[in-house]
Amino acid sequence: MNTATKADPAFLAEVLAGLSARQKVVPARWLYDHRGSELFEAITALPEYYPTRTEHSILERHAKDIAERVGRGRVVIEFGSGSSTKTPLLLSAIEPEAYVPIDVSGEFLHESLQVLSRSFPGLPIHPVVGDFTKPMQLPRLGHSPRLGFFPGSTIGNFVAPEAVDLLRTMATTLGDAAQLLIGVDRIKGPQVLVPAYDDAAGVTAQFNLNLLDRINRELSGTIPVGAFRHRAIWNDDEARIEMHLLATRDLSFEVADHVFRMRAGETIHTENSIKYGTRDVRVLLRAGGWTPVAEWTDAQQLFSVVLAEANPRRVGP
Ligand code: SAH
Ligand code: AVI
Repeated sequence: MNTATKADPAFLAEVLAGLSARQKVVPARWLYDHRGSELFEAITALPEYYPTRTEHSILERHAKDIAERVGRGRVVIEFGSGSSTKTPLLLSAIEPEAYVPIDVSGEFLHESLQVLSRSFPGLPIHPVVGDFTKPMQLPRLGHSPRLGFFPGSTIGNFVAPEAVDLLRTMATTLGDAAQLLIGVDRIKGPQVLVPAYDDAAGVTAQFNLNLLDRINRELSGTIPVGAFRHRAIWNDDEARIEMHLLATRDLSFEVADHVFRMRAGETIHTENSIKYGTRDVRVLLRAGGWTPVAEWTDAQQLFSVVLAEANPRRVGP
């Protein structure tokens, strides 16, 4: 089989390395092919998945206050914009100079922007298809200071050292006098968290299992998808929901001519979704080179939206 011509080399390398580890793992960003983005969008509408509607209501309720602190005319850079459904709330409030959404799921990004651009006809929009964990050269867009927008608690999909690196990379990408408006999911009981990641309709299960279909399709895999089950586990020590794909029987499969074996009960770890206490978020932001300046939450304190300012860059020794 010749995967070299069509497979994304980073996808192939990370899948082969992850499936070779003792605890099999595939990094969560590979969940987002076009189908994965559609399934995530369906998750956001589920009754059990409180984060999206809660963050939306926080942004709606506090738009004026956020706008006063952010000011008008900034360039908004959105990290992992997906369907950009919360973005209009922000854009209407702060009247930015330009909008730059970044996402790995390119086709989905472009489709989503067709809707957004109709609502903001005069706004320059410059989509960037790429991996926001890597430093990136963004299109030159005037001299206005930038506002990073990182909603959805996507920061929770990165373990602490990666999250700190990501926040530092964002500070570099955003430049001098930047601000960051970031959504963070709060710690709460597993009776709320587990159903949010294991819904009755099975949409999150489809989202997780789609990763195996993607590997089969894009990396010429032979994974018996029907032999896997979705698992969502609350790991209290690490304050995170973990998604796994559980092998229900002993099985073997190939990916790009490499053979992998799994025992019944063994899992592939596909996502962490870390939850933060309000002080934890501030510590994380400070470690990543940002100073938190304001926080908004909902009545039940399920979710937080935090505004932070980039620390001035150090000069000299
Ligand atoms: N911001 C939206 C979508 C969150 S889902 C919301 O709040 O609902 C996470 C999004 O981040 C997906 O659209 C996914 O494709 C994107 N994403 C995940 N990892 C990424 C990475 N490393 N670089 C760029 N985009 C990424
Ligand atoms: C995008 N990210 C913040 C979502 C989350 O809640 O961790 C992805 C998701 N995974 C399962 N459901 C939703």
